[in-house]
Amino acid sequence: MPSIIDFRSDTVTEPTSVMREAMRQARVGDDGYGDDPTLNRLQQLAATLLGKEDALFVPSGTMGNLVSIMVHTSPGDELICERDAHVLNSEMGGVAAVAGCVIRAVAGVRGVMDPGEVDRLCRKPGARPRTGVICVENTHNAAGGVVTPLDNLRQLKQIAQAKQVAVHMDGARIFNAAACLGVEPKCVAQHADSVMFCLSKALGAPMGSVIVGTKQFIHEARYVRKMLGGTLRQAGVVAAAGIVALETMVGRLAEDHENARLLATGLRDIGLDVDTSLVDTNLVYVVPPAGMSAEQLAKVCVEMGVLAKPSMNRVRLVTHYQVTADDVKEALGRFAHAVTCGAIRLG
Ligand code: TLP
Repeated sequence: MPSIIDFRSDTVTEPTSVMREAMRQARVGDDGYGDDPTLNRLQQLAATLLGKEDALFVPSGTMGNLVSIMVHTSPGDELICERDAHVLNSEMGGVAAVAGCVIRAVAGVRGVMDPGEVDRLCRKPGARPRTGVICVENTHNAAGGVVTPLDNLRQLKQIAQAKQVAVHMDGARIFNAAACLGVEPKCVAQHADSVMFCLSKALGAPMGSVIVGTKQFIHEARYVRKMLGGTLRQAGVVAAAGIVALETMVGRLAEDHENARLLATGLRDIGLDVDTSLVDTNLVYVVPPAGMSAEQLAKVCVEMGVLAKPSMNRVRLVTHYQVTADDVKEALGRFAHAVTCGAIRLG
């Protein structure tokens, strides 16, 4: 059996040895009392990097989005987001059952919402029902890891300000967006009132996400996190890995993007249906050939030692720090072989 190359997600990575050592040595305290020095340092670092007043560690991206949404809204409010947003497709249970929000979805182009359409849906100040928050996903997962142009973010923020509505950014992969644009993460974050980003995705940390915003926002978020059972105690053990992630893993993301482009163009050249124009960052989506489902294509991949994730009639491959350019070339060789031997039949 050939070695397995795991492209299912950038969440599958293991902590680096530097992270493990930092975790071992972490100074800790009870975060319920705000006493964990390592967690406090991570939160300060996150706030500084994203140009916000304060930050709060949360166990997952889903909880980070939910806490943020709950701070910005009241039950019965509307939330505006793109049609294929993660907050809608994967997190709507919490948004509906816990935050009590109704989602109004905008069909985007490349996952990017048209500001005019958002303006049309966004209710006027004082209106009931009320628009509570506009959520922007950057990079946009289901669209293909696409980066929202800064100008679009600026326009959305202007609309939101005029309507007195908050903008929350699901920035699970905001550092990939910044790396692609060649700007500081705070340039991307500046057009949102709050941002959630994940330490456990492209940055290799074992767990955790961070939300950032004003001091008042974080003050309220701390209570909501507690209500949801998200207050951890000696969280410095994992925060230590998060600090290493922010200090050592952000600068290498361009490598993942290059590998994703290599993978996407290689798959296209083999004859598979890949829209390479969507590959801004580290995600690659393959549309299965006619007569084959995404699950069937993913199964063929498993049989050749390539792990990929079937998702909404497509198969997703994600590059990350544990996949090298040589691994990508090896995977392409296996795909080419699968086509030659008929395991993948092109149309
Ligand atoms: N994304 C995961 C899961 O969908 C499996 C992945 O592998 O891509 N926002 C965005 C844009 C996300 O992609 C994800 C997770 C989340 C939020 C939620 O983060 P977690 O999994 O930490 O709750």
